Amino acid sequence: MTHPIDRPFSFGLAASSPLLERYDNHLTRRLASMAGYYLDSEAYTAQLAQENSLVYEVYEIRRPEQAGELLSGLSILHPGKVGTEYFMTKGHFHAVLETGEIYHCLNGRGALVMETPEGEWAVEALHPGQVLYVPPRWAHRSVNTDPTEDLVTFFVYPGHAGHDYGTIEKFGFRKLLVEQDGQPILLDNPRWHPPETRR
Ligand code: S6P
Ligand code: ZN
Repeated sequence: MTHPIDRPFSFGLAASSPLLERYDNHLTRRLASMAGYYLDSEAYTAQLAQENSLVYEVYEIRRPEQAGELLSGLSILHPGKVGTEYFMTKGHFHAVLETGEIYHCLNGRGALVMETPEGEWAVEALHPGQVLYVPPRWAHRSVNTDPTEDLVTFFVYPGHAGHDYGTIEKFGFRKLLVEQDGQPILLDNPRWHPPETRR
């Protein structure tokens, strides 16, 4: 007999609540889980002492993590900053590097910061209705540049992709998004080193 999970299914998607009609897992990332990610470590420590803010949430539709499957869900990145650096996701390479991802922005304003293992970089704007294709091999991080709105994106990626956080956790992305005179600008990340000089 066919298991119900192997039957086609559909679900509603909306930028406002209820965001996903159905989901299997709700993941939350608070400031405390992001030690070392923001450039201004003093601002990070001071802000964390005030409040362990909710930075982002992910609602996942679970499927077997294997080739042929597609994993999808909703990412909600709240507005905020640490120092002048906008709230962002940790960011990752896929463990199986040759796997891409699609992001569809439903609400808010921001960007996806991306880079390859060789150090090539790209920053693409996210706004409602925008679909962004992340090719295989490109690490990706969402950044919310709106002062008040959640950045809401629906994502889809291959079931066997997996996640590799280590490189980004250690060196960050090549480019940072910070606020200057009320506007987002790109900065070179001083913690970043060319891959060939890393150890
Ligand atoms: C997974 C996909 C998203 C992120 C989510 C949180 O491949 O890219 O579901 O997991 O946006 O970001 P991060 O970097 O903490 O996994
Ligand atoms: Zn991903």
